[in-house]
Amino acid sequence: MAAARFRTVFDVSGLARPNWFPGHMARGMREIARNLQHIDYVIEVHDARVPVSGRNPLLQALQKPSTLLLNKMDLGDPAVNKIAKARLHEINPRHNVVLTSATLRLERALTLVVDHILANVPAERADKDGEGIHAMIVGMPNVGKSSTINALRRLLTGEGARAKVGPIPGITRAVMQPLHISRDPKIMLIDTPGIMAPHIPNVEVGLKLAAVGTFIDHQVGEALIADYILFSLNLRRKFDYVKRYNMDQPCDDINVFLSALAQHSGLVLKGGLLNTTLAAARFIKDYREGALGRLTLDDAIVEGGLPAIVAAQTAQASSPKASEQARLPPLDEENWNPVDAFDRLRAEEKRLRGFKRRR
Ligand SMILES: Nc1nc2c(ncn2[C@@H]2O[C@H](COP(=O)(O)OP(=O)(O)O)[C@@H](O)[C@H]2O)c(=O)[nH]1
Ligand SMILES: [Mg+2]
Repeated sequence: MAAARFRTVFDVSGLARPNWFPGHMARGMREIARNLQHIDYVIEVHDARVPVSGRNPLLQALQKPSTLLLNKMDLGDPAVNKIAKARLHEINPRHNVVLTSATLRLERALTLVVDHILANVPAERADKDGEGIHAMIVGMPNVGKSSTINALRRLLTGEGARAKVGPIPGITRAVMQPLHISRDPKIMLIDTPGIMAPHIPNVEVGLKLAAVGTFIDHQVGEALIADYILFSLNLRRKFDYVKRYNMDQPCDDINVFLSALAQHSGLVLKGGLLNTTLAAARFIKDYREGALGRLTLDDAIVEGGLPAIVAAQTAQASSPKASEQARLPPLDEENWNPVDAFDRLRAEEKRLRGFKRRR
């Protein structure tokens, strides 16, 4: 009976896919590509609440030894976290997948990341210039790349935070100078700006990414993001919000919900109008901070939906040109095409390898 009160699908009719690929991302991607030849190891960070949605095929195609961190595991559903990790590893056994929380600084997980780096970088690379191993951290905006660097550095060197961190996407805007995260053995880690996939496959993936804070909220719309979070909580019967906001019962109508929340929080404009935009912002913040319970948005993986999604993503990653080119949205003001840049980079690397062999 109660089930009938909740939506089972989110109505996306009339909504456009969010698209955010500003100049600093295009430049960041180009700098990542340029730095790659000096890099021994790549750490890809992704948000554990969307273990598959939104992973950037361009970053997956970097073709360096790598570890995938599902960060913010403290915010993801614990059961789904475990399944997601196991399934991602099952689908690509060469992929090291580690669940982490940069804010909780989980020592075992962070140590595992370092073990993966040490085990996968050949000794002659590690010693090549006396500067140790060069690793690079990549991923979408706001997934915790800079926080992970700080957590690793604190754990391995005891030194304080150096990478700039913050709750809105786009704080790290350029490829940064390498930071020592370990002195013996020497490991340097380079922070990079968050890079969105240039193509978001559909509106719902866009909304999931918006919910976890990948986009600038007002570009997507606070009320819409709040509605998607409300829908997702209700769909999974996670009703912590009812008690938190002192409501009588769960609610699945975003307008009614935001009005009730604005009233509860005293968010009233001059003249008595309720400030539902601020109410939406508060609700979004509470979700992102875990105050409404731990909720993974990609939990279709539990029902076995993951292999298809990952297979599609892997196909894109192995052939970014063929699958992405036709659908690339307009890029930044410089009209730079990251896919082309990668193809050029690969061709250049191949040429250099051939050159070395011939000598
Ligand atoms: N709950 C939680 N928050 C995190 C975690 N890692 C990062 N954050 C928060 O997420 C936001 C973005 O972190 P930041 O390191 O700047 O992400 P970046 O854009 O990928 O470099 C900040 O508000 C961090 O405090 C985590 O593991 N758990
Ligand atoms: Mg950052």
